[in-house]
Amino acid sequence: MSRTALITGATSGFGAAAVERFVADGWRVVATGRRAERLAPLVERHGADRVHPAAFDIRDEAAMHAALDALPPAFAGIDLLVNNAGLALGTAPAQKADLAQWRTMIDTNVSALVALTHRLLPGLIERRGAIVNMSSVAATYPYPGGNVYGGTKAFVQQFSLGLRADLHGTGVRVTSIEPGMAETEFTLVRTGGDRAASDALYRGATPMTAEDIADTLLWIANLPPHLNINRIELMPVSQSFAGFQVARG
Ligand code: NDP
Ligand code: 8X3
Repeated sequence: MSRTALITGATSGFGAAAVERFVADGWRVVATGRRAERLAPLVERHGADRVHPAAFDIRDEAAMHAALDALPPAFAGIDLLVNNAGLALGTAPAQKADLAQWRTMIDTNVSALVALTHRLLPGLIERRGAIVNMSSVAATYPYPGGNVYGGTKAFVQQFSLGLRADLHGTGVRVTSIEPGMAETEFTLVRTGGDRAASDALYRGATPMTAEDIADTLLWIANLPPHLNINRIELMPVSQSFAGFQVARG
């Protein structure tokens, strides 16, 4: 029987690639994001019986509930929640950062993610489903300018592990996926639309692709029900670790 995945942030990057992979694998997909014009072609391409578009701002809790209340019966039983929607804004050090940008990251990456998870948990327990939360290497490895973004992703990582503990015995699986550098619209968003800066970051680096992450998501989703990946960290071969910084007086 075909399973249903709800994938947030399906208008771009990891989420958009995941829709393609999951539909090709026989899943039904509820695809969310603000840009309705990017969701409509998914339905045209795959059919209304495979993809249901739900355009809303994930920070708007009422809109989230309304979209879920309006799911057609075939899409209403969510087996897999992919909490992928999220963003980084800015790279300024904390002392120069914009508080509004910090709030947007917390509202999107943390508050919206927990509200959606809270809403879907009863059904996921009923269906012995799964949750995959999009964290980041920024959860574990701090870097200058990562401040609140890294903090939100550390929350996602730890929230995932906490969910595992609470869902003990329910059969619900929970995974925190923690990618490093992948070329999507992520840097375009982070820099406020600076295409040159985004291109410069990825140029010559052979970053991961959205499809790499989508393949990983599908692999996690299709593992046998007795197996849980708690955390998975991925990087391109071109990315690794550097040392601590030392300020000298
Ligand atoms: P993209 O910018 O390409 O995609 C981000 C997605 O999130 C879009 O579909 C966007 O949809 C959605 N989104 C953002 N804000 C909102 C909102 N308020 N309401 C609804 N949807 C929203 O970036 P990625 O695909 O790279 O990012 C996906 C996730 O992966 C993020 O959580 C990011 O932090 C994480 N990540 C990215 C890495 C990378 O290097 N690219 C590495 C590690 C983690 P729309 O704008 O249409 O609303
Ligand atoms: C995105 C990866 O290294 O830009 O989460 O923070 S990084």
